Amino acid sequence: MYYLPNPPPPPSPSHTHTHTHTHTHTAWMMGDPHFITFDGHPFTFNALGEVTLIQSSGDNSLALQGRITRHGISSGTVFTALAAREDNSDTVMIAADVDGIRVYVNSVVIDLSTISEQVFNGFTVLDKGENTIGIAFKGGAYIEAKLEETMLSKISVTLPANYRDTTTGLLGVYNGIVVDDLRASDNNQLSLSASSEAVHSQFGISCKQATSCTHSITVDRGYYLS
Ligand SMILES: [Ca+2]
Repeated sequence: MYYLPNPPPPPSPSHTHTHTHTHTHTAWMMGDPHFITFDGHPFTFNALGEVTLIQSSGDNSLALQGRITRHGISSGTVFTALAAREDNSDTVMIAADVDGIRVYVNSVVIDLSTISEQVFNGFTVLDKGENTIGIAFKGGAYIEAKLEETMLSKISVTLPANYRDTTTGLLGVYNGIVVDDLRASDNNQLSLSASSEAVHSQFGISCKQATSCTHSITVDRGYYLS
């Protein structure tokens, strides 16, 4: 099993320049994988397959999905890909390939070797160095992922206030109220004190693709939202 020994650092302020810190919330995914929702609830969810991390239904219809795979020969599971799209933007995917972190836009890998900031339809891709990629969406959402070994070991998602009351998915219902964060896709509300088994079977599994979620990322290397 893979654990990060320390709590995550605060989000980088460099990409929240249009919103003050007090008006943004950050969710985290780390290690095998541990989650912290936008409103601050920590939980662990181990599963294999593709999951809905955010489905936002507001003015900015952000969709963020993740792929969880087994890590080596251990029983732990880790994130190896993320895919996101907002409104009618291009689709971006960050993937942990065998030879490093890769970014695909509309299923085509982009060259990060010479330009550290590249603008696409609806977002900017930022090569932050040290195997870390940032995606800054027009609507104000910011996603950052760091590659360690062959996994996306540390992922953060920062949303400004205009996403409040619009999100569901594994990263919770972002509204400043922690108690409603474990809301399954069938609207069943799980208690924050629920057992890890209940979190898995009644909340986490409901966010797996191909069961109850409307989008999926499924095409070989060129995953996309459809
Ligand atoms: Ca909440």
